[in-house]
Amino acid sequence: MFFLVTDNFEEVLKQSSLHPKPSGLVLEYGTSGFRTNAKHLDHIMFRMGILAALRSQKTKATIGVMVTASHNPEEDNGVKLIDPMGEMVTPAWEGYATQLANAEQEDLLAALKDIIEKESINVSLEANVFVGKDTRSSSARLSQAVLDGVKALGGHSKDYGLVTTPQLHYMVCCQNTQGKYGAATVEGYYSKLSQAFSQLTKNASNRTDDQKHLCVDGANGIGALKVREMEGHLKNDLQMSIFNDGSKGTLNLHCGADFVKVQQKPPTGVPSVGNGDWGQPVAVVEENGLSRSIEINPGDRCCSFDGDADRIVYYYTDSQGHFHLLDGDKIATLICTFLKELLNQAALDLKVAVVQTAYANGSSTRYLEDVMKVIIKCTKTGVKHLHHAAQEFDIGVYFEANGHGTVLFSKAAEEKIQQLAEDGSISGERKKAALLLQSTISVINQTVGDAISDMLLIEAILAIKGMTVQQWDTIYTDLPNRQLKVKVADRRVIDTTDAERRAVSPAGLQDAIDSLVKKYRQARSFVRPSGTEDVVRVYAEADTQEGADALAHEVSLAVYRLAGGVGDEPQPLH
Ligand code: G16
Repeated sequence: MFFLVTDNFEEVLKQSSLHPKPSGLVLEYGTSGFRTNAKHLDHIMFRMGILAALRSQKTKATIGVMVTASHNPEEDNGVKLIDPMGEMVTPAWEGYATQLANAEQEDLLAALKDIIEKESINVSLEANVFVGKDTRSSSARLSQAVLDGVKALGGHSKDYGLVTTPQLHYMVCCQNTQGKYGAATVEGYYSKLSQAFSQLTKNASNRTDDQKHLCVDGANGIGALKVREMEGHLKNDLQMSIFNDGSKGTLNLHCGADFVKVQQKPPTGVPSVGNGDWGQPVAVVEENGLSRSIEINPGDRCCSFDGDADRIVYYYTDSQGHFHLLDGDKIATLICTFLKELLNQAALDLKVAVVQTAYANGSSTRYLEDVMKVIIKCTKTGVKHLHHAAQEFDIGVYFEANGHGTVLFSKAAEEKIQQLAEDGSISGERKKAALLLQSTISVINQTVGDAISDMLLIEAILAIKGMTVQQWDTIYTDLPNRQLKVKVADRRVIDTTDAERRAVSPAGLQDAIDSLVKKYRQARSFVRPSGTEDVVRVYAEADTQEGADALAHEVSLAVYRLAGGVGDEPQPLH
């Protein structure tokens, strides 16, 4: 049974004609929402505004809609839907999103009624939607289309304007927990995280200014604006030099977390030894109208955010000019080590697990299993999958190798830590560990991977442990690896199983991969269709970089030949 409010539907149809769907265009809610060239997205945004309003009526809670294409190039855009606790929308609603997005104008009402009926939605209930956007030039117009969609259904919206994706996730969670998670304002986010950071770094009072310094590559995106806004709250606890702040460069172009991870080299725009700016490790940055010189030395810590600041990777260059990447796997290992040490000191028996994907470096998985003795789970790509898997444990550390991740604490685990931190009968090392765990929970954005929150946690851990980035890097040695993209006519011909580690179609592809892998030592390779770009992704690792490069190339050729490659054949890497 559903309640039809005729006026609203008339309004929906009227407004929808102002956001027409290009006839025949078919898009799918992918790894993280819809994503394609911004010029195809106006109708999608309007319809996602409607869908978010319906989801709000269904859940009787506030829903979030973030307009962003994250790591994709500037000309793309996209939309991510956020559920009440700040998590990704459920698979069933992803299906509705695809259904609604692809309905031709004349079928829109029927598609809406179908969703309302299937979900028994009372459309006379209030609907509340939070909307945010990244810095892309198309984002203002597209977020207006979302707001129009919410309004057409008679819903209320709050436009947060320019925010990072994880900030919007945080706002939605704060709103729906009546402030228990924090205040649903950007200011509230900064003060919660910076206070927790200050509590943590109090335990590392001997830090020098050099140790407090961090170079941040903002990918010329929203993360740069927001981390700069936060700087004041961090006082003297962290000194950041922010590069690629959007004042001149292009979003994600030769910079940002995705570029650094995939290309395995430093971003442009951050002058550092080894990135081609040899002999010029001194950067001049403009801050508040003043020029400041920053010297970047071998061993200095740098990090890169992606375009909507939900991913982070770290790196440094050594005295020989060699680049060293510390990706999501190294981040997960650092956090896991820290948490396990604190749990030991606090004498708390809580189960810690690490959730990874097929992209996790084989060395990281081996280290976590054999040395750290933690439970490892492997899921399909997409933080939505990792997040759900991590919820099964007392403490679930989840990170994709690309730097997308966070830590989840079960309610029971949080309560145990809280009780211990407030227990007047304990003291010394045990008390200190309980307090550190308490502040660790506060500095983490548990709703989704968050570059700013992850950065603060990593900086705090390094400070508390008195660890340099080089020491962190030597926890284990990555197996050389390579990621490539192959263009095919229709990437949906590739189907995978076993958490994307094996291809079940097209016929013969997995056999070809298996025989190629046998030619190399310590080798592994898999292929999967991307859910954010129109490409097939290829991953290979082996005992040498030459081996990983050659294997990735040979597997790319197999994909090209067996899965309908378009354009020129993949060429060997030089
Ligand atoms: C999104 C997802 C990530 C995923 C990435 C790449 O990241 O949130 O979980 O790893 O896409 O996905 P694919 O390989 O399917 O293209 P982001 O930061 O772009 O939103």
